[in-house]
Amino acid sequence: MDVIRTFQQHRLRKSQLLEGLWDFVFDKDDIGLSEGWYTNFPANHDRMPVPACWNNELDKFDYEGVAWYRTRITIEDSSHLRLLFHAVLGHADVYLDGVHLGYHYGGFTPFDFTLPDVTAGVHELVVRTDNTLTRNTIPYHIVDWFHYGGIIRPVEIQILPDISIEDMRITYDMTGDSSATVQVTLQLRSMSDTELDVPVSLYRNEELVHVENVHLPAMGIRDVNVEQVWSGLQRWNPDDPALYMVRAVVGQDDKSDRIGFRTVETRNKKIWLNGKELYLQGVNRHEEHPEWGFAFPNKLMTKELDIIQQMGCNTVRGSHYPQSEYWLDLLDERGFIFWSEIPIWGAAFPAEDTGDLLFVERALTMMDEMIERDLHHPSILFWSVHNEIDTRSKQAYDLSIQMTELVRAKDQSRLVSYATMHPMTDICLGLFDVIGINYYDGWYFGHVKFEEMLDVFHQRCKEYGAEDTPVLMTEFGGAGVFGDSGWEPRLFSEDYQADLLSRSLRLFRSDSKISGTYVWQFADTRAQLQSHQPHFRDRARSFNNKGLLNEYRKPKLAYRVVKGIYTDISNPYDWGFVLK
Ligand code: ADA
Repeated sequence: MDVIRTFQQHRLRKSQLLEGLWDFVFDKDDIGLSEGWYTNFPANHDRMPVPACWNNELDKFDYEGVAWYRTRITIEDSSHLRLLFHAVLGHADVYLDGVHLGYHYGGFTPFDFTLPDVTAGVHELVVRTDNTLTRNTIPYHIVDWFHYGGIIRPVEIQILPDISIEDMRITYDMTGDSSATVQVTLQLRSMSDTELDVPVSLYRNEELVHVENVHLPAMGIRDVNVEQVWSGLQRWNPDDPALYMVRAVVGQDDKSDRIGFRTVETRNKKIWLNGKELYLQGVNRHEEHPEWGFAFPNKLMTKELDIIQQMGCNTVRGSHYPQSEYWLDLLDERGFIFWSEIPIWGAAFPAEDTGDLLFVERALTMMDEMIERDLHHPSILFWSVHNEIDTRSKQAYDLSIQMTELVRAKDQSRLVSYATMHPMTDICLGLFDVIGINYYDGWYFGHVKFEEMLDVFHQRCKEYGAEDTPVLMTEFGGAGVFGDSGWEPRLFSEDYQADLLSRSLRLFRSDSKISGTYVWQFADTRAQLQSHQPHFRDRARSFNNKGLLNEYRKPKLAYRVVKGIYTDISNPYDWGFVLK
């Protein structure tokens, strides 16, 4: 059973993961709603693991559309419940005992329902999901990864006492090297029909740092704000990532979360972490695997991070959607820098679709939900708002303004970024703290001679007031089919891919105007090829083969070569052990 976090979030609050086989049925003709499947679930149903993507099961490889899930929950005593979905792909409608609890659109961020006084006994939980992609979904209906369907992350049921912690928000301002003003805001909720006093305690690690009594009106909500000066702090640094656990205990409820103290800023085209210049060596990582799809197992995350760390990386770009909280916890613990983004993948869509009102609303909501979920992770330095949209257009400019305003209003402690595929014609260069360039010289555009593009790009940065903005190469690379090697540097061979990456990396690393590189990509990923659609026909095996590893995490030649460059060792085959 996979846990959500690497640490215990609740000691007092009872919680259970609703894992296992749920009843499951496809609704190919979308008749479930009119036939009331939320009360009359079809008798001839299948079963489906939760969490999982249905496309990884036999005969369900390609299905896109509506699917229904059902499970039963038995409650011992009448209780207040919180039903928490950590991620459901696309549209999700949730019903309890036939009553519609609500709707969520998204895919990689959580949503929840608080249900007062649920009676003891058996309850039926039904979820209608729909992963259909259209012109105003995020991602767009043409996208270069297989978008899967299903309840991809755990469903959790928590039992809440009369007064519970709805939210805990921790922010800080560094006031010196080892001191900070820390603000903790607790949002408390009462489900009692009488007013109550409740004791509130705050702990830093295991040390009690604050106590007070709080009065809550019947069925009311109330914020508690605590501000303190903390000293003797160790900063969160890549080579020594100090973390602090903050725990709130409110009557019979509690919640813990973890923070790290650091500063980040940009100056003279560089990124400074805790006042030290940062050079980023990274990879793009999809959280995807042919066996699990997006329902990525925790165990594999640890190994994946070991591989990434051994190759000399200090950063990962979470392409192209909010990744698991467990993964972010691992990054926090290992001192990794993370680039986090929402799944706006724009290479295929026309500018006018960027202006679609529903699309914009969904983009803003996703961004908001990602920041809400992940605000406390010190590893996240970049909130990236879109990837490869048509940033030559007014619509993309307007969207960028709205997105950057939202991010800056919510979080001043990180940098707002994006990835452009139009570095020579982009009109949004001046809007961001950091610019990412995705460019495929040597693959989509002839030979490896990024210099021509970079010259024009740097000139344009001056025109757009972005001459001091740090630049990262957020994507570059080419496909190499695992096992295909030879004496000629054929396209799609491991040799060609390795050579291309080696040349590109050496060039970027000698350019003082570039602050880091993210190779496209860590591992091969299933691509969105469908027999009835014309897109991505160059993706051999129906995979995006630009991984340093294949989809089963076996290294290609390019992995050794990039490791050699990132670790600056002459023998990248040195695996750190000797066979005896
Ligand atoms: C784009 C995109 C990636 C991937 C890559 C490629 O830059 O952001 O998701 O599709 O190109 O392989 O072409």
